[in-house]
Amino acid sequence: MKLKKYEGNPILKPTGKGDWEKVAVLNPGVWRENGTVYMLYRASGEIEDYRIYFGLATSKDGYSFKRVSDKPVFGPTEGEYDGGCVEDARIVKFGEYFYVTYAFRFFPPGMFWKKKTPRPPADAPITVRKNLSRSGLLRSKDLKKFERLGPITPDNIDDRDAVIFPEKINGRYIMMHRPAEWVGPEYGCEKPSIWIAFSEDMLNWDGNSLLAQSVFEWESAKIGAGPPPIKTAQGWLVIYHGVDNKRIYGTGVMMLDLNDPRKVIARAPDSIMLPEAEFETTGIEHDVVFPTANIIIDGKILVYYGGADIVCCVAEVPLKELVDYVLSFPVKP
Ligand code: M1P
Repeated sequence: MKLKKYEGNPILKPTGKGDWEKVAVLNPGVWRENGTVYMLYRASGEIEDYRIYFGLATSKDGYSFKRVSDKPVFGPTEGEYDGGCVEDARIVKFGEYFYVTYAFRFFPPGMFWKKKTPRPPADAPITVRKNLSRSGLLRSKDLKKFERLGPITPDNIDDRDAVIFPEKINGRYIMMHRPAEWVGPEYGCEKPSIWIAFSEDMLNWDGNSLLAQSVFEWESAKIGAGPPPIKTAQGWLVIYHGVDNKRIYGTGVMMLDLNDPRKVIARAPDSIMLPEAEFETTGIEHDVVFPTANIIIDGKILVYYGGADIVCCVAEVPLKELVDYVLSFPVKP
């Protein structure tokens, strides 16, 4: 089973002008409410320094998007923990607030790697010294103005693809994330994997356990969570990305137990989407489809993804078809 890619892809392209979204718009967080679809997309104006921002676009049908502003709605806060770049928003909503998880780095990645930034002192955290990714949390009422609530992963590991479940379970918030260094016999996995953690306040996370690791050939190098899970009668539907040993990014699907999401109850062995079109195979990074959001419209799940780190795209399938498909691959307890 494969997701059906929208024939009008890409649905958002870089502007080719200006200073913050000239060269890339990708990996969007998406939310649908009161007939409007909001897309918070990652954007960059150049790849020399590679500062990365968020822009906002809206749509009525989920396919045709218009930019809300010619300015970013959020960007790096210089000198702060997220001073270099902000990447890959995932959106959930509790009460009147949107909560956005995102990856960040202390320095703009291009500048750091080209040694254009001051070298951090030897006693700085390793995430600063090596400019590794961490994950942070934002809060917003309108996806136009944001409050930075703080980092949600520690300062001694590379940890991104942080995705919060859209509901509390047994009174606690739940998050998937991808701590890249938690690999080896003591962690029970050989490649960077998806972990699950719990929280009372969305800022302090504990109770970490390994949720899923690379199993199949198409995801043999690493895996990471994609969009926020979708609650179905049969379980939490989780779409994720996997990378193979040739660095080709594919999309996978699994189902988690409704009441205990630490348990994977089904997982499809094959990818449900791979890079094919030129805007997926050729870009800032090659051979990338990177899912970061999903919404349901008229019984269909629309999966939003970045193509080759340069454009935003969408693919879809009837939700029931995807649920039946993944449930046909039960995982033994
Ligand atoms: O270049 C493809 C993707 O690579 C990274 O993803 P991950 O570490 O999860 O494999 C991220 O930089 C992501 O933003 C990017 O799209």
